[in-house]
Amino acid sequence: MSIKKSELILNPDGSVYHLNLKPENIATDIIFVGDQDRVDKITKLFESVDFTTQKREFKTTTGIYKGKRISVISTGIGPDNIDIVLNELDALVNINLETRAPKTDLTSLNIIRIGTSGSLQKDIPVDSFLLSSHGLDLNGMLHSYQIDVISNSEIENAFVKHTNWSAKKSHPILVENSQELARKFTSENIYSGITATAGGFYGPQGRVLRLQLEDENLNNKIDSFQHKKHRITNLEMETSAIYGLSKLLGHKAVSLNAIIANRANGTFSENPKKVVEDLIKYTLKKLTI
Ligand code: R1P
Repeated sequence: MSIKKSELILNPDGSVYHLNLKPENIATDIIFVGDQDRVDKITKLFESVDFTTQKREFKTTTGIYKGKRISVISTGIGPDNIDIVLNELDALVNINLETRAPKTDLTSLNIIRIGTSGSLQKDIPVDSFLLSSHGLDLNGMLHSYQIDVISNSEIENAFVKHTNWSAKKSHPILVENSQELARKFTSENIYSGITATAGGFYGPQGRVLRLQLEDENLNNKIDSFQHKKHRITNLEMETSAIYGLSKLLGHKAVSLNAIIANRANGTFSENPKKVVEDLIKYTLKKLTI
């Protein structure tokens, strides 16, 4: 089967449409960041760089750190961008771009997100690190795919009941991380919990400037949700999309969060740059052990 030109769009040089990448430009270990300026903050620590490109918010640099080839890609903000990044990365390794035919011998990528996030729990302070055990998809992007195999309906239904989730909004989906990859990044210094992934920064995360919210108590209900040993620890805009599409496409993913705000007590980090830099160093160390 050959995928049509309108479905798998390639640039004149053969690179994938948005990311501007060819298969040889990426490593199998890939770090995702949101902010394109954060790419250089990571790759300046590399011994060497063999490739860099940027189109729109998608900046990619590939190089060597402690003998390991690693790519760093900025995804920009939000789950809609993750749909582009994950599908185009998967095409680079799992579709023959010349024949446009899906390969039978599939490659699994290791994807590690280094993001910033707001804690929802008083006991998870600003300037701490958090590894997302799951992504709770509140934005609906994953509903475009066949997700039954990756969703956890017991806990999703408990969440819907606890929050009295509006039937007009997309049904929340809970997706687990890659436990194999997560083991590499766990330590006693890092918190763990469910990361809720919203489809926007203001209303979808309960922030009020001038617009009334559909449910002004939603954040409190998210904070107080408890199911067996699970609770929701933080809120951001990419993790569930990364976990969901990675699982569906056969890649391993883990999301690491620098906690720069605490929504429960209204505090914000005095030095957010430092906690991000510390998380970058932590991630590179764990990735190369
Ligand atoms: C919002 O300011 C952005 O910051 C967080 C959110 O998920 C959203 O993308 O992540 P990044 O620091 O990775 O961009």
